[in-house]
Amino acid sequence: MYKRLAGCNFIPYTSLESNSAQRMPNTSARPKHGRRARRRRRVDPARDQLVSSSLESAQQCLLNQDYGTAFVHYLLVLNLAPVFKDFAQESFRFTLFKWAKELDSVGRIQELFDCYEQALEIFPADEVIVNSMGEHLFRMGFRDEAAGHFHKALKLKPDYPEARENFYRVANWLVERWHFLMLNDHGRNRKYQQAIQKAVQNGCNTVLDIGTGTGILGMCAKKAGAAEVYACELSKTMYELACEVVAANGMEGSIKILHKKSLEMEVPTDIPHRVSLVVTETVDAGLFGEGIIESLIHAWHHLLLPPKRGEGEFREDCTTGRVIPAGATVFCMAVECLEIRRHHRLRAAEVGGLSMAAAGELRSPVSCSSEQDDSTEPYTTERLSRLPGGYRELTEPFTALTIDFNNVLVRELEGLSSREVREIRLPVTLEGELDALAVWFQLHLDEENSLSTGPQEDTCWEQAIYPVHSAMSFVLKARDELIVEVSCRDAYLRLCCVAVLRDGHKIDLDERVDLQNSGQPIPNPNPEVELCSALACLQTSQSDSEDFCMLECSEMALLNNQDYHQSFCTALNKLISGLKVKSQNLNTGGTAMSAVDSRLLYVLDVSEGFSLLSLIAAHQGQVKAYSSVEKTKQQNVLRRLAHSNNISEQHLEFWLNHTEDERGVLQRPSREKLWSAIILDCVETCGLVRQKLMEKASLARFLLEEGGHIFPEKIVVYGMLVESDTLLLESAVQGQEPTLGFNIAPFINQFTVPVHVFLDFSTLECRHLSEALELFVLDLMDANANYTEREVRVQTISGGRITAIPFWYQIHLDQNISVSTLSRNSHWKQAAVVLQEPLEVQARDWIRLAVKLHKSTISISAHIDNTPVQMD
Ligand code: 44T
Repeated sequence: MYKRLAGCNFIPYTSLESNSAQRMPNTSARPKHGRRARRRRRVDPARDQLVSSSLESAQQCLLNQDYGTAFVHYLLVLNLAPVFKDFAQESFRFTLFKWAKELDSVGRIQELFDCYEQALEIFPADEVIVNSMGEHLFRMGFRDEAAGHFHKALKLKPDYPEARENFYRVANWLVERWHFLMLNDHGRNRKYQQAIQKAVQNGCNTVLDIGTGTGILGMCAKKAGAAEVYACELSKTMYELACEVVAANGMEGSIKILHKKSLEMEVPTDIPHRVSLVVTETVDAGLFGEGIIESLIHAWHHLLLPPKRGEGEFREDCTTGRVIPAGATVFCMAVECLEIRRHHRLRAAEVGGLSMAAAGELRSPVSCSSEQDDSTEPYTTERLSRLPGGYRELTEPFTALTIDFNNVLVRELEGLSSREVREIRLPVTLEGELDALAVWFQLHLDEENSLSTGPQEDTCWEQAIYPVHSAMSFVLKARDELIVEVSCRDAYLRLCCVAVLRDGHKIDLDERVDLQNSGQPIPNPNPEVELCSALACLQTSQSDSEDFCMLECSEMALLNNQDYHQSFCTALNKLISGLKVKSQNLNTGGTAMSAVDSRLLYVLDVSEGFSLLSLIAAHQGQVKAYSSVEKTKQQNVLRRLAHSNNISEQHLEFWLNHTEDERGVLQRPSREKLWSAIILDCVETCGLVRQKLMEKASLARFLLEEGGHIFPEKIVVYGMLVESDTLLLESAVQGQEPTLGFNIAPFINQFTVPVHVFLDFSTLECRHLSEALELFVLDLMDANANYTEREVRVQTISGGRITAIPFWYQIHLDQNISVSTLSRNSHWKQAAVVLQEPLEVQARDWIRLAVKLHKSTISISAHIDNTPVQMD
C-alpha cells in the first residue's frame, strides 16, 4: 500500500543541514567498497560511509515509494558528494517530483517550495526542475513568479517544449494583449505625446507616470524636456519590462521607475518632492475599473503640487499640479443584442429533452443590481462592432457622467462615491428587446486632445457592457423612456436599468416583478417557465430570489445551445437503446447477471463546470448517471431538474462526492460495472483543446464496458489560411518604425504568443486565402489512430499575405452525429495560430502546413511548396 508521508517531515534534513558537512556525526561504521570510496577514504572515511549508505537508503526508499525520506537522503548525498550529481540527477528529479506531489496533495506548500529551493541549490541550471517549480507556482496563483521560472527554463534550454508551452500560457496573463493594441494605436500615442509635450513646455517640469506599462508616457515627458520624471508600475513583469525599455532608450539615469502601486508611494521616500504633472492611462473600458479615482485622490493628497487656484489663472508653472487626462465624459446607450442575451440569461425552456422550468434563477457573474454582491462584476467588455449578429441601438447615446480629474477644490473625486444615485432618462428611439446598456467614454487629455472609446471609432478600445438581468424579456417601444440609475461604488461606475415610462405609467424592471402589475413585462417565450419558476420559489425556501445559482457566461451560452444538447440526447439515446437490447439478449441467453444490474447502465460525465449531460443521460431511463458538477448550488439545480423531470434521485450521483480528489474521477464505479459511456469535455471555451484530453481518453477507454462509448468519439480540427491585420495588431507591436521615436517593440514582443484565443472568426476582419481544410484528427476511441505530427497541403484561392490560421473543431459524438464549434449558437470561441512571419502567396499557390500537437497545444508552420505531388 502507498505510504503516505512516511512519517518524514523536514526536521531530519534541517538538522542535517545545520550540522553541515564538516560536522557530520562521527560514525564507527566502515566505508564500503569501490575504488572511488577507497580513494576518498583518506580524506574523510566517515563521510564516505555516510554518503554511500545514504545513497543506498535513497534508492531503497525510492523503491518503497517513500519519497520524502528518499529526498532527504539524496540531498545529503549530493551536498556531501557533488561528484554523484550526474549519476543521481534523474532519480533525484524523480524523487523531488513525487515528493512535491505528495506535499501538494496535503497542502504542505511551504515545504514543497523549500524542497524546490534546496533542489535548485544543487542543480541551479536544471531546466526541468526550474520549469516544474514554475508549474507549482502557477497552480498556487503566483503567476509572476511562475512566469519567471518558465522564462528561466526557456533560457536554459530554448527548445524545451514544456517550458515554452508554459511560458505561452502565462505570457497572456503577464502582459495582457491590449498592451500591443495600445502601442499599435498611433492616434492614441500621438495625442498623449502632444498633451504631455504641451504641459511640459508650459512649465510642468516634474512628472509622475502612474501605471507606466512599457514606460512610454514617462519617456515622452523626458523627451519633452521635463527635469525630473518618475514612474510607477504595480505589475512586476511590466515594471521589469519598463526598466529594460527605458535603459535601451538611454534614459536609465533620468527616469526613476518604482515597482509600486501609486497608492503606496510617498514623499520623500519614493519621490523627493511633489510633482507638477501626473500622467496616467490607468483606465479600463468602464473608465474607473483600474482604480483611477482612488489613485488620483491619493495623488492629489500626497504626490501632486496643489492645484491651480482660480479659473483666470491660465499660466501653468512649476508650483501647481495637474493631471493628464484632465477629465472624461461617459456615455451610455441601450442595445438589443442576441449575442449578449444568450450569454447572460437562460433562454431555453427545454434543453436536450429536459424541461428547465424548475432550474430556478440562473445568473451570469456580471450584474449591476442594487444588491451588494462581491461575486459579481458590474460589467463585461465587448467590442460592439465585432459582436456576431450585430446589435441594435434602442436609444441615442446619453451622457451618464462627467468627471474633472483636476477639480480638487470642490472635492469632485472624493465626492464621486458619495454622490447620490442619479437617475437619467433615455428616450427610446427604436423598438427592441432590452439586453444591455453599452458604455464608453471620451477621455479629455487636455483642452485640445481627446480620445474616444466609442463603438463607432476605429480604436483599440472595447466598450463596457452592463447586461440586463431580469428574468423577463422586456421589449422597449419607441417613445418609451428608459430610467437608468447611475452611481459609483467600489471604484466602479454602476448603471442599472430600473424602470420604463410608457404612456405615463412606470413599469418596474426589477427582477421580482409582480405579474399582476399594470406594467406588462413580456414574459419569457415559454409561459410554463415563468409559472414553474414562480412555483419553485414558493415551494422551497432555498430558491427564493436571494438564492440564485451563478453560472459562467459561457455556461449560460452552453445551456442556451439547444442543438448541442439535442445532438447529445440523440447520440446517447442511440447508444443506450443499443446496449439495452444487448443486455436483454444476454439475459434471455441465461447469463448470471442480476436482474437489477442488467437494467442499469452507467454513464459518467466528466465535463468541467456546469453540465446537463449526466441528467440528459439519466433521462433516457435505466441509466445511472454520474455528474462531476462540484458546486453545491449547481448540484442543487441538477437535483431540482431531476426531480421535476421525473428522474429518480438514485439515478443521479455526484461523482466527486465519492472521491477525495480528482484522481478518483476516472475510476470505475465498482469492479463489475464498467461504464457504458464516458462524456469528455474536449474543447475549452477559448477555442483550445482541453489539456490532458488524450490522457483522459486513454484512461476512459480502459474503463468502458464492451460496446461502451466515449463522447465525443473523435474531434477533427479545421483551419483556414487568412490575411488579418487585426490579429497582428493584437499579437505584437507592428512595423519597423520606433513607437513615438522610442525603441519598445523588441522588448514587449518577447511576450508574443503564437496562438490567439477567444476569437470570433465570424466577425474577424480578414481575407480568406484558402477554403477550410482539415488540419488534424484526434481519435478518442482508438489509440492507434492517433499521431502527433502531420503535413497537409492546401491551395490558396487568392493571393495575399498569410498572417494567421484560425482553427475550430467538428466534434463527432458518434459516426453520424456531430457539432461544430463554429456554429452560430456555439458557446465556444475560436483560436488562431499567428505565423511568426507573414507568408506572401499568389493565387493557386500550394502551401505545405506542418501541424503538430504537443500536449493539447497545436502549432503550425507554413511554406510555399509548388512542387507537383507524386501520384502513386
Ligand atoms: N485595458 C483596456 C486597460 N496600474 C488599459 O498594472 C484598450 C482592454 C483594454 N500601476 C482591449 C482593449 C483595451 N499604480 O500595467 C498596467 C497596470 C498599471 C498601476 C501603479 C496604480 N495605481 C496602477 C493602476 C494600474 O497601469 C498599467 C495600465 S492600466 C490599464 C490600461 C486598449 N481590452
